[in-house]
Amino acid sequence: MPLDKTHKTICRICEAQCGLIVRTSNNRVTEILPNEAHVASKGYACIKGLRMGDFVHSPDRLHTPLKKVNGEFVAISWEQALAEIGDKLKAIHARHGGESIAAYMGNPIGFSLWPTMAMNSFMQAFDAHKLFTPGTQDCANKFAGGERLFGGANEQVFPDIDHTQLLVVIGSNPVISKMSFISLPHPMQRIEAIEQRGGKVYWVNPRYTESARRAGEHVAIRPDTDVFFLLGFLHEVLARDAVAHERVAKYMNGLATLRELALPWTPERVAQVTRIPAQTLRQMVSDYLAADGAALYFSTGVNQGSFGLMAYWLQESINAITGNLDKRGGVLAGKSVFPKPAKSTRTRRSRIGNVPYVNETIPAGVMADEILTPGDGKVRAMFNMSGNPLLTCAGSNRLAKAFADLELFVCIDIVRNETARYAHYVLPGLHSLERADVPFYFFTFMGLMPQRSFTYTEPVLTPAGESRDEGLIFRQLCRRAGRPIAGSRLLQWLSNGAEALARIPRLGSAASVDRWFLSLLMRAGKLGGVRNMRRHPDGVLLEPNSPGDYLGQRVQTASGKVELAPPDLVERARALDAVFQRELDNASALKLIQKRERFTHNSWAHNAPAFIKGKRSTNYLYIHPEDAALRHLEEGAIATVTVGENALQVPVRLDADMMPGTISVPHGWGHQDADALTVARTTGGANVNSIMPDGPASIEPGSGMSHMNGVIARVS
Ligand SMILES: Nc1nc2c(c(=O)[nH]1)N[C@H]1C(S)=C(S)[C@@H](COP(=O)(O)OP(=O)(O)OC[C@H]3O[C@@H](n4cnc5c(=O)[nH]c(N)nc54)[C@H](O)[C@@H]3O)O[C@H]1N2
Ligand SMILES: Nc1nc2c(c(=O)[nH]1)N[C@H]1C(S)=C(S)[C@@H](COP(=O)(O)OP(=O)(O)OC[C@H]3O[C@@H](n4cnc5c(=O)[nH]c(N)nc54)[C@H](O)[C@@H]3O)O[C@H]1N2
Ligand code: SF4
Ligand SMILES: [Mo]
Repeated sequence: MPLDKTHKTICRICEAQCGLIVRTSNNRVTEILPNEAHVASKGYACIKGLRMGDFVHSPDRLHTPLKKVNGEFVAISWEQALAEIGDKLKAIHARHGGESIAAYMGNPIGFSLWPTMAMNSFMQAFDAHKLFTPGTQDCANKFAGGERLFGGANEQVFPDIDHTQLLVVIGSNPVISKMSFISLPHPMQRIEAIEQRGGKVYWVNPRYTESARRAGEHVAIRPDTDVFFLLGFLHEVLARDAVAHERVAKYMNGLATLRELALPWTPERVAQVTRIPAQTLRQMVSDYLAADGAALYFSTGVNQGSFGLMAYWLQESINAITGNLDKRGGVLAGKSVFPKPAKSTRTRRSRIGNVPYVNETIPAGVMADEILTPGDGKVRAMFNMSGNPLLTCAGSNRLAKAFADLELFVCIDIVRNETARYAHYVLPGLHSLERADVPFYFFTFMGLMPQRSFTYTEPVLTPAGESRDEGLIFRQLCRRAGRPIAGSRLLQWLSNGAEALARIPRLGSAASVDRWFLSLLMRAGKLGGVRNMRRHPDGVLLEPNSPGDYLGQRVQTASGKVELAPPDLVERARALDAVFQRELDNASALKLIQKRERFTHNSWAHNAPAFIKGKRSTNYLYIHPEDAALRHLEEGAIATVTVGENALQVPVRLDADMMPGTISVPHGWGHQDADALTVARTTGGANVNSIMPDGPASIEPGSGMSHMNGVIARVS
């Protein structure tokens, strides 16, 4: 008799966290539907959430631990894997200390609270601090900016999208990506609603996007010049003295410095590099100032440029001084379940390049150097959890060399991906549908939800084969290596006890320890324990994030005021003349930007047939027909794209939606050598990160962001 069941859960693929209904039969997904009753997503979900079954049941799923023996991966027992890894770790730690141990925590698992906490505790156990994440490929400039302006990396603001009368979206394409640093399902519907209620939307983007087609007005910008666009915007706001003076005097520091810095950047001057006509910029400013509630918002299109932190500072300064911060329809600083920690996270600097850590992580742009450079603190052991840095971090060729140089490289994932080719051990972790979970925004990102909601989910499936919860893996590794978890004997003792209890039939199960832990946390957050939350499979609505309680009350800076003139950024702003000149000099160069696609998700969604059908089976070089003609390139021709010394080859797609002078090659491709990804390895295309620059000189000072957008490239 097949065992048919219906479960309610949430998707943990992107920040939208849509409610899903999952039907299973004999522990296999048979159908996934959007959950109409979910309090936040109300029946919205996208293809990736609805086709999750393709990944959880992939024929390539790992079922046992693997060990590389004479270049081949062979199955071994958990007992052997933990014993051997534990011993090696112990030896490396004894000889070289915590600085020789590093980790990379990938994006997919970042949406689950428990494994991320477990990995952090594991690092603490070894007094190890080199935690790499996709943050510096994604959003670390916002963390760095939050710390400077508002007093904490997790102090973040988001547009009050359901009330705003004017939204300027810079470098984001919600139809495809569903946005970031504003966590809400179906963002495009809410953006269309702005127009429907008489408001206005602008898209500042070098590409005429799927989103711009649906609503609003497109303003084309030359890639990586947003900092000048924002300076011009600020100049114009100040020239009109459109400042909420009373508010600024009471709640902000540094307006005079901003005024001085913005003075030279007239709309006419910045237009020379942004290519946004001065009158267009002036019109945008007029619309912004006329609206009762307006917001400037940007995302990865700007984050991944070379001035993401500067741009964040300018953007949020404009939102703040015009009175739109903490205002209905402007930008809001929301609340999490727990108050956000205010402590500075800029306490460490990297061994190589002396770059600061951001939000307690070390920039991925120095990962290869940290591994390859000899000396005290050379990274010798690395743990990669649910990440594919070889394809997703800049400088793939150097990273491949670095990974091959490690004494111990352990990958924990649901499949053996490209990065794992260099691993000594590969351990099977859980798919999100296999874990009890609360969303990652529990601590911080709930502050980025227009409508705060909370959903706890039970596991939908029992784990494939011998797959094991990452929290358990890290606790067991600590035990084998003789280091108490999080450096605390009490915690280790409690965790041993909980594990012993969980083994008692009827009392516990494999997932009990994390469930107990989540229950405690939810109780501390006044949400009630697991038993209570099980009664709300459609989620619960919490008090919405509203304006009026931030300025003068929750700003975490030492002064309690918003700091509009952070010294390091002011200094960089004074040096922008040289950057401006460089932009003029490079006016005819091609600039390479990134592009997300509906059917791919970073590097992992290429391993299911439905996602890579027909023309979708490769990435392309997207290029404007005029730029292509100049280089005698036709549709379908194979182009060579070169950045610095590195080159790749991809087929050409003529695309009049690209701004002339701009080209794009989507990331996450280049799976040909992935011997354990049976579908992805049949795809074509190339890994764009093999031509992206890495090393200390290529990352943004202060934010550690890798430069992936607006990189100067050649095409032949
Ligand atoms: N050039 C360029 N590079 C980029 C970007 C870009 O725009 N351009 N974008 C950057 C961004 S924003 C990000 S976030 C990073 C992402 O970079 P990464 O996090 O390094 O890579 P992903 O491709 O997201 O996935 C990593 C692994 O997660 C595993 N995984 C998927 N689902 C699950 C699950 O349910 N459980 C477990 N345990 N593992 C799972 C997959 O099998 C895959 O091997 O890429 C960055 N890289
Ligand atoms: N289908 C799909 N959805 C995803 C992902 C995916 O890989 N696939 N990834 C998820 C992840 S990890 C993240 S972080 C989010 C990211 O979500 P978003 O940050 O919204 O990312 P994109 O939709 O790629 O939008 C970036 C836009 O920036 C534009 N752009 C490029 N360079 C510049 C520039 O110099 N200036 C300006 N103004 N614009 C520029 C690009 O043309 C593009 O339209 O998406 C998430 N959702
Ligand atoms: S929008 Fe994001 S959270 Fe919603 S179903 Fe798609 S991938 Fe999942
Ligand atoms: Mo991301």
